[in-house]
Amino acid sequence: MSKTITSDTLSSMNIGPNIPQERRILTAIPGPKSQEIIKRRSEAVSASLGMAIPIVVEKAGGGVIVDIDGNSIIDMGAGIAVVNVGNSADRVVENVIKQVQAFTHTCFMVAPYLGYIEVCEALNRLTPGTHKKKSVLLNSGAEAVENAIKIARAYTKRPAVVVFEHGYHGRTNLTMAMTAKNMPYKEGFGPFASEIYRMPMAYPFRFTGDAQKCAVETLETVTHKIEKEIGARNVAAIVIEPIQGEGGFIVPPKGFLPGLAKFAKDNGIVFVADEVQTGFGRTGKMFAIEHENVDADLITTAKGIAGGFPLAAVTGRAEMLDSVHASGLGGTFGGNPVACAAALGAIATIEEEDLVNQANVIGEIMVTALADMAKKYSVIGEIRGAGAMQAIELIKPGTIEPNSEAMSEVIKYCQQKGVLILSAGTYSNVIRLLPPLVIPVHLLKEALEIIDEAFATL
Ligand code: PLZ
Repeated sequence: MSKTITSDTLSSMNIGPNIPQERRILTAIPGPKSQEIIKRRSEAVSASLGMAIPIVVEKAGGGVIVDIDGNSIIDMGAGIAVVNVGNSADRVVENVIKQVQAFTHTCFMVAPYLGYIEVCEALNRLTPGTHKKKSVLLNSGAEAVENAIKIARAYTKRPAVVVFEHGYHGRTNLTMAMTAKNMPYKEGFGPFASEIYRMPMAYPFRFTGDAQKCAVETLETVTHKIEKEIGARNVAAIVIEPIQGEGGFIVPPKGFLPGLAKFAKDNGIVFVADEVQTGFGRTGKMFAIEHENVDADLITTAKGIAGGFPLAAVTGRAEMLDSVHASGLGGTFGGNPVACAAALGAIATIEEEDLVNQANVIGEIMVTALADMAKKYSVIGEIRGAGAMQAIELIKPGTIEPNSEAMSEVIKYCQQKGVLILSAGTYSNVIRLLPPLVIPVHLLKEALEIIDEAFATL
């Protein structure tokens, strides 16, 4: 049974630091203190880094981020789908403190420790599929994807990797090659890794015809291209995000993912689900491939795994994980003991507080409000997503032409009113909503009202 999180239940759930769960705007955004520090940022930090909201954080928890000017901002981004359990969640903090006092690093490849093994056990248990699974821990989503490719190539002894339009897999050299969007991720950073082949994505909103036709025809095109242009027997892995994140929360129509997985299986190709953004309850299932009962051979995870600590993993078929030669995988920090302690706290929070169900509660509230907005505002082309991962694609009214100006205006309006929302999309025209799964319902509703107001003032 799901327990809806209100401001009262939030405190009784022992989740997060005791911060008033309210939206409070005391200054312009950014306020004077934040402005001072942001000046220092410009002097000290590479100008190449983005900044979604120009504030300086003092504390965060539940559904809010509090800045050094005292503004309390509703967090509809969760640090890009990372703090699913909220900031400084109690179990995460307790575990981390204990671990930090015991030891901070030995390197798992030098002298192993229990936390790493327990995180792997949890991942092997929580990921879908009854087959025997094993895991390896890394530091970031990109590193997890890189390792999934290493495993798939070692296992199949094949070179080619299939990825998709609008896909995002990271910023390292191999994952840049796998990522679709040039600006800002790839521009000027080549040459890129070879043997990466990009296929059309089933993107119903930008397909002429219904969703089923989109699934069937796109699948046909993809399998035809793989057979004719690469040769299925040369393909080590097909890598796909079950719902594309950075690409604009593109939900493939029913049948597309199972069809791809079947094609992979029939051709001895490793099917990799990149669940870095969709994992750990975000979409209303522990992992997004569960929506269509797809068994992935390998699953990459990061972001939501450890309540904000840098940790990532590849989990999958034991025979694949074990096909790599001894010492073939690893890294100095991968599966750091503090990050593992945090992960065990985050996973316990998700399970014990039933946050997977809460993602559905959040999703229903968002979809109801967003559907209402879609009726009122002609710049809204589509509302889509799953669970607590919902997006609004903005268009020029009467067309499907992307409207990135409207997106920027809505985001800016919300910021000034104390609501943090994030952008996405190949065409930079998608607003994505990814609140912490512990956001109190009254704050969620308030954020949606502000978003509605933002559209009204366009
Ligand atoms: N795979 C599906 O969403 C990270 C990127 C933010 P890292 N997405 C947020 C930015 O602009 O850098 C992501 C993802 C999927 C892989 C990654 C990469 O994860 O932990 O950022 O390396």
